[in-house]
Amino acid sequence: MKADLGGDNGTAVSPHAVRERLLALGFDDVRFAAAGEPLKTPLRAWLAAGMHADMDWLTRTVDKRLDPALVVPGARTVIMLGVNYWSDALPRPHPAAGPVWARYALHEDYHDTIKPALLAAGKVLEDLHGANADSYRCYVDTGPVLERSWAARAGLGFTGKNAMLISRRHGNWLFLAAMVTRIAFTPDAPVRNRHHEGAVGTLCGKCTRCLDACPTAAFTAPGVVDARRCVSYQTIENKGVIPRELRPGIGRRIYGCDTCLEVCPWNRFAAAGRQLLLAARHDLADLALADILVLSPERYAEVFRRTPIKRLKLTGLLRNACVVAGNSGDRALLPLVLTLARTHASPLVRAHAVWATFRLGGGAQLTADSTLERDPLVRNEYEQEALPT
Ligand code: B12
Repeated sequence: MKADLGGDNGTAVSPHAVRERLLALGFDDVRFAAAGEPLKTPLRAWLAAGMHADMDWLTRTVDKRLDPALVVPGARTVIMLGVNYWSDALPRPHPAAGPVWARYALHEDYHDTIKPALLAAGKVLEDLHGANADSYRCYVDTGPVLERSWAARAGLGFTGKNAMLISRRHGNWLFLAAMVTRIAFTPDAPVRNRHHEGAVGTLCGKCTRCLDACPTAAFTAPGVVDARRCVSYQTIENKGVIPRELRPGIGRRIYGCDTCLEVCPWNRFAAAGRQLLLAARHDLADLALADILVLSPERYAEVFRRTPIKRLKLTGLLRNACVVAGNSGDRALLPLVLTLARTHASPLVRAHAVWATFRLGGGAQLTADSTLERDPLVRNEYEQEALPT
C-alpha cells in the first residue's frame, strides 16, 4: 500500500476507516485531535507548585507531553482511544464494611491487557495508510503524552472539575490510550457548551459534588488535583509514610480512590463497557481486611498476580491495610495490627501498624515494644502518639 500520510498542504484524510477498524479491535471510543498546536494545559505551573509530589518522572518529559511533534517528528494527529471499564456486575462497595478498591484495580493490569490491541492498532495505520513503524507511537498511560488534555481536544469527552476526562457516553469510567502519528486525519470537534470549548468543567454547570466530596481536600481549584493530598497518590504512588493528617480521610480506601468519580452525575449515562480489552478480577472486592492483614508473601503474589496491585508490593498493601484498620473502629482487628506492629520486618508496615493499634485503643499494649523500637520511622509514630492532643 502506498504511503498516504495526508498532504503537506493541509489536506487531511478521512478517519472513518481507521475508526471502524480500531472500534473492531475492542476500543470503546476513537477520536482524532490535530497535533499541530501544542497544548496550553498548565502542566508547568502544576509541577512548579510541587503538586506532583515525588513523581519526578513527570518533570523530565514536560515538553513532550504538551507537544507530540517532540515524540514523533512531524506528528499531525493524536488518536485518542477510550476503554470503558464500568461493569454492572461489580456492585458498589458495601456502605459499612470491607476495604474499598478503585474500580480500575479490580481488573488485570490495563497496561498489559490494552497493549496488544494498541500494537494491532499500529498495524491498522500501516495497513490502511502505509505508515511505517517509525512514523507513529502508541501509549497507554506511561508514555510522554498528556492523555486527558489530548482526549479533551479530540472531543472524547470534556475535562471535569474532578480533572477527569468525562465522556457523555461512558461517564468517568474510561481508560485512555494515545497514538501519535504523522498521518493528517480530519480532527473531531471538542465538546462545547454555549460559552466556551475545552475549558475545565465544560458540561459541569454549577455542580461541585466532586470538589466537595474529596475526603482529603485535594482540589486546589476546579480541575486541579494536588497529588500530595490525593488518596490515589498516597495509596498507590507514594512508597513511603502516608502523612498522619491524611490517614483519617483515607477511610476504607485501600488502593486508589474513586470518590470524585463516583459522585459525578454524568455516570448516570454510563452503559457497561464491552470489556473486550479487560480481564475482570472482581473477586478481589470480596477480600476481608482481616485476610489482607495476615497475607504471606507467597499468598500475596498468588492473589494479586497480573493486577496493578502487585506493583505496590506486599509492604505497601499492608501499610494501606493498617490505615484502613485504624479507621475501621473494628476492635476485632486489634490483635492483627498489634502483631504487625511488634513483629513485621518492614519499618514502614510497623509504623502504620503502631498508628492503627493506637487508633483501635490498644496503645497501652505497645508500651514495652516502644522502648525497644530503634527505627526512626516507627519511633516517630510512638512519639506522635505521646504528644498531648
Ligand atoms: C500522574 C497521574 C496521576 C496522579 C496525578 C493526578 C492528576 N490529577 O494529575 C495521581 C496518582 C494522583 C493520579 C490519580 C488518578 N488517576 Co491518574 N494519571 C496520571 C498520569 C500518568 C499523568 C497525569 C498528569 O500529567 N497530571 C498533571 C496534570 C496537570 O495534568 P492532567 O490532570 O492530565 O491535566 C488536567 C489539568 O491541567 C486541567 N486543566 C486543563 N486546562 C486547564 C486550564 C486551567 C486554567 C486549569 C486551572 C486547569 C486545566 O485539566 C487537565 C485534564 O484533566 C495520567 C496518564 C497520562 N499519561 O496522562 C494518568 C490518568 C490521568 N489517571 C487516570 C486515572 C483513572 C486515575 C484515577 C481515577 C485512579 C484511581 N481511581 O485512583 C485517579 C484520579 C485522580 C484525579 N481526579 O485526577 C486516567 C484518567 C482517565 C480519565 N477518564 O480521565 C489516566 C489518563 C490514565 C489512563 N491512561 O487512563 N493519576
